[in-house]
Amino acid sequence: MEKNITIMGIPMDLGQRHKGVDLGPDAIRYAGVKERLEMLGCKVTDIKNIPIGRAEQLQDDEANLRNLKAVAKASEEIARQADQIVKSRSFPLILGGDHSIAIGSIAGISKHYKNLGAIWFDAHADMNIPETSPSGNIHGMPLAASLGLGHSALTGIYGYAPKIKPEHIVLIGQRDLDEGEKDLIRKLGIKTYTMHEIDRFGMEKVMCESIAYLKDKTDGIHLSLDLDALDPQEAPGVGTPVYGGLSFRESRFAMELLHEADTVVSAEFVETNPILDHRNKTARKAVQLMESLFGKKLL
Ligand code: EXY
Ligand code: MN
Ligand code: MN
Ligand code: MN
Repeated sequence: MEKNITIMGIPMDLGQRHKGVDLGPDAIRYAGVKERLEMLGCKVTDIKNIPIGRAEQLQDDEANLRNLKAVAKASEEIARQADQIVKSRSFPLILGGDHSIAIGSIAGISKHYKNLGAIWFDAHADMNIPETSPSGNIHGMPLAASLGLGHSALTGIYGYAPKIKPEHIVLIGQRDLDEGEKDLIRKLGIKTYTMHEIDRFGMEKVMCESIAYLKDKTDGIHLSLDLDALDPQEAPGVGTPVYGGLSFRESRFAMELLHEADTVVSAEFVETNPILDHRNKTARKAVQLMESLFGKKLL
């Protein structure tokens, strides 16, 4: 079945402090994302980059929420664009930019589903609220905001909340969780496969369990893939690297299994920072993960 994909770039760097992550979408384009997905038989439209306001124009910081107004404003636009892509019956393939873009992407996509699920590949959980965040960086908060937790300027994006339920989320690859996030994960009972479980059970069991866990209770899965889920030796071009991550092969295998399951309805690949990278290696691996997600076979 030919997949109809719409690429949207979000040059967002306001959710964290490193320079360069706003260049992520173009780094992934330079790695040939459109051409390589077209070689798989996909019909690919690239609507280019959504303009993102700059913090200095908005003078906004609130208690432990860096660039709050600028991120909230961008999130509304991201939601509008993602909504349009789903309405056009195309698969939203969203390129970050830091992970705060998920606040808008999930808001724009989730309204089209009764029960959107999410698989969150990440070294982190991105489930902080201002009271628990060690940094005030909003890229550490998007999953909490999508659950309706945190500052109302983020939980209320696109006029509704929550966007997603705890029982429709699976976390995969976590190895750097803050205490507040651990409490919240336990309190909400969110299905989590940290690197410990992945080492213990192997990626096949983790993915088969995750897919089975979500299959009957959701009517579509949003894949939120943070390149820092991979080991920093595999993907050095990220702003918050954490040792002991996924191998490239484990990650690619996970994408191959998601393709087989055929339940992923939207995807974002975030945190690629070419300034911190080596010869665009992280963007090139991101593209290969996308190829596996959309059906590239090794034989
Ligand atoms: N948990 C830390 C914080 O909230 O500041 C680090 C978050 C990193 C977030 C990156 C996107 O995954
Ligand atoms: Mn993240
Ligand atoms: Mn439905
Ligand atoms: Mn992360």
